[in-house]
Amino acid sequence: MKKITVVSLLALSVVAFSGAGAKPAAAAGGAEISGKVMLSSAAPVCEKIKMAADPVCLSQHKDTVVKQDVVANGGNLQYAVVYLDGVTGSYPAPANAVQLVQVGCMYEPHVFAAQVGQKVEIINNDGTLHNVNCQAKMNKKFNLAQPTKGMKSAKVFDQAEVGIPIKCNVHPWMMAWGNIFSHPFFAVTGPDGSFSIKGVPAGKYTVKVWQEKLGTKSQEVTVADGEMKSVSFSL
Ligand SMILES: [Cu+2]
Repeated sequence: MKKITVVSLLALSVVAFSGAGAKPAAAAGGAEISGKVMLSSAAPVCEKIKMAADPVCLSQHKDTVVKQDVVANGGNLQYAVVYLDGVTGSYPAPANAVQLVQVGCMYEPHVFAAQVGQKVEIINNDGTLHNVNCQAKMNKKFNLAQPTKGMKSAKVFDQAEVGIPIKCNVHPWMMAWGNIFSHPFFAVTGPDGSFSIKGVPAGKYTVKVWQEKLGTKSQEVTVADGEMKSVSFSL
């Protein structure tokens, strides 16, 4: 069972990030925009989640579980969404599905991103009822009951939309955020705050970052064919 603790995040390894090293072999001619998202203030004390209302949830955690609205590890911000704005062209949805799993009465991952038309599989991995309440604005809202363990439902979002709140009507602490893009040039930061967007066609872009509590920021970036550019944000 995944425990969401600061200690467990600290144990995760740091992934090397852009700037140095060889050019990527991937994506014919594409540029790579990568970097880090940092927390500019001191990391907040995360609010503890009380799961006593549902013994099935409670029994799955030995350690304290905390809210994930600001997950920072040594100033590195996880679960920030970084994406290119103003991309033109048509990009078909990838065949693979993105998964949103309810496990230990938490959503995993807390923040996901997918392309318009890409399948998003919502899975109940718990032996208790979850009710997935998707409060999209551009896309169709839905309210999906998943009463039993192993249930899987596929959803497809047909509009680009950043910051779609997804809650559970049964467990008020459960919270996830969906992010949908019309192109593949997006990433969600890892535990070390890093992101990488590959295969970017040469051009000038606005790189944006979104975080559920800390808001948005943007930077203008120009990349040439095959170029690797480092971009960092502080929120
Ligand atoms: Cu639930």
